[in-house]
Amino acid sequence: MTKIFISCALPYANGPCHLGHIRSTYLPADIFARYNRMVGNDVLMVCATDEHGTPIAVKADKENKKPIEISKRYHDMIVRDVESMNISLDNFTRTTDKIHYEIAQNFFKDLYESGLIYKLDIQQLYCNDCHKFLPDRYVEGLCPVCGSEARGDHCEKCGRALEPTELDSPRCMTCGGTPVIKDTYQYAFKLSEFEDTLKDYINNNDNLPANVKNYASNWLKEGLNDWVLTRDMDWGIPVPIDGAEGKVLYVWIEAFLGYISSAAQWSRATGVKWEDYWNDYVVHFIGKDIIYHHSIFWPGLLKAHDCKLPDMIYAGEFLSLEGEKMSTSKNWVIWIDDFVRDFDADLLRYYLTINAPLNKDSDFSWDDFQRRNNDELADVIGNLLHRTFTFTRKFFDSKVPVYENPSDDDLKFESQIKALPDTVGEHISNYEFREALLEIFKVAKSGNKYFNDQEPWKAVKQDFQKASNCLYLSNQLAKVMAIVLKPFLPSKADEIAKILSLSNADEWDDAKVFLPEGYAVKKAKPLFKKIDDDVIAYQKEKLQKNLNDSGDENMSDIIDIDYFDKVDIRIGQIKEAEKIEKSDKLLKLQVDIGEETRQIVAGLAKFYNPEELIDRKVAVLVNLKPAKLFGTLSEGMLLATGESGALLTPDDCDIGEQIQ
Ligand code: B3M
Ligand code: ZN
Repeated sequence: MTKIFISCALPYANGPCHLGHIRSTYLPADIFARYNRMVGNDVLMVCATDEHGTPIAVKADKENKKPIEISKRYHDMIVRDVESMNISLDNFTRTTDKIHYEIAQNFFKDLYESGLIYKLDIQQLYCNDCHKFLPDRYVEGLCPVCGSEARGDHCEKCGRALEPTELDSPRCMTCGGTPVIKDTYQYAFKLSEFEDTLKDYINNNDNLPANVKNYASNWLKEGLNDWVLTRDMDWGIPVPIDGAEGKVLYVWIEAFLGYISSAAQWSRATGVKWEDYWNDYVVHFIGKDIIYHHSIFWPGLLKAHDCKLPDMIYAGEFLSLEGEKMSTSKNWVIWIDDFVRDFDADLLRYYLTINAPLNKDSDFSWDDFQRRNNDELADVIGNLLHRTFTFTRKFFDSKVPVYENPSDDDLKFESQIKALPDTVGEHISNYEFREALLEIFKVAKSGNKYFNDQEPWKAVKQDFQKASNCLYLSNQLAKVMAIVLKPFLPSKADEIAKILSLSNADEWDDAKVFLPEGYAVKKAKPLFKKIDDDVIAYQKEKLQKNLNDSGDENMSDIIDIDYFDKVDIRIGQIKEAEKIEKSDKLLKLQVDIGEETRQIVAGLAKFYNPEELIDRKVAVLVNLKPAKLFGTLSEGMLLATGESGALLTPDDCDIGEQIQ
């Protein structure tokens, strides 16, 4: 028996999960984990939310919240999404957990004490308006390698990890200003010392997949620089050495350790040592955009600690949506929470697996999803199972019939059924998830053909044994499917297992044991249904509408009452009003809303003189995300008509009253 350590890349806790997350990491990891458990391997599958770093800090700044409030919000959503997709993680934790701080700080300290981390005088970008250094995603600009728009830490286009100072035309993400270069110091890791070891790891390792090897060896050709591991920021894990006050660990070094701390937390709870899994076989499932980090930084850090390197890094390529790149900021995305509200999670698991191999880019389109569901799941797999169960009930008293004097057709089909578990298993072991599922589909398809050719509905009257053999074998295939489909479609597989009252459906080898003649089969409802055209049309329309709404929250034109309940409109009174310099539209207002006074920037300058507004009662949307307009903070919005700018004047209401 092998012990297998499986990790999924840690999602940033700055948004819920969409189809891309599921396709590139969670689903393949889950298929691999479920299969290995079924063949008797001992699996430890871990993940956590990545809660530090600038993505969350930037979002918190925008919402005027604490980073931990943001990360908790999204941690909860991500847990919900991962569970709704039936991802069978053994542990899912957070990088804000205490155990993670301990592990990350000790890891850093060990390397510092062994001289592999050293203090480095360095220049970094600094925003004179915001009075702060601008690490990573606090800054955006142009990639020095390919010239595309890039974030301070990473270019999505060419996949390069970047330093903010390398960017051309950098901009501060908070105020839009141009940062300057300023002296400071950080702590760096002697990554360059590991260049030869890493070259050996990448180039002489036949296990690693081609995309990982190609990317990594290309980067290694350019030579390795040392890697700066700390940042000047408030949000993060404090650097655990004297003289480093105010500095935190760079999110990437501690994010890797999330794999370890999640496993260690699991060990504390179970009393089982996670190290045994790591030392036997480790596989990281990641998205292709983070190959650089996992094939170079992480093995470098592990080597520095004298740890075993990962046996496998499996990188899922990109998923597009209706032929276009997914984008959370443009809302060109399908959120998992929305998907599972309308469809069974297994349908998505099927589609994302069969549509393309993991190491090729893939596309989700609603029409194609409908086609595969209707033509493959419903018409082929579902139809075969349903015909099998209903015929068994109708003509064979709900029992697996007798198999005697098999014809050539029978024998051919029997051998296909018998070969299926091994073929599928071999593909999964080789990380060929699509091929594995295709194999199941192909046998189901030839099962349907066999069923049609045997015409058991006629044969029951004319050649009873022929019908009997046909239903005997079809039930055997149903049993095999209950087992081999389980890593892919766990709920549907369980439903099949229930109809057949299987007690060992979690054991892969049980797929090789045929049901005995006379075995009872329960009454079954159709397992897969066709999806109607209007359902798909509605989804497509929703997607287009979302695109027109901004932000990464999901919206459509029609809102329900719960949604409206979130809108907090109160009566306020304008206390001060002044023009904003350089803007001919905006006024800066101080508005008393009862419990507090809010500063609001409103586009009223063309319609009102500031003086006329003093003491006016107004309706104020008070729980709007704060934003900066012309560098001035605005914490709410006044309700007014668009064209004439006429303010709603609720003179009869009291200040602070809420509109309901
Ligand atoms: N949090 C997510 C990403 O860049 C990042 C992964 C960490 S894995 C150790 O996709
Ligand atoms: Zn700034």
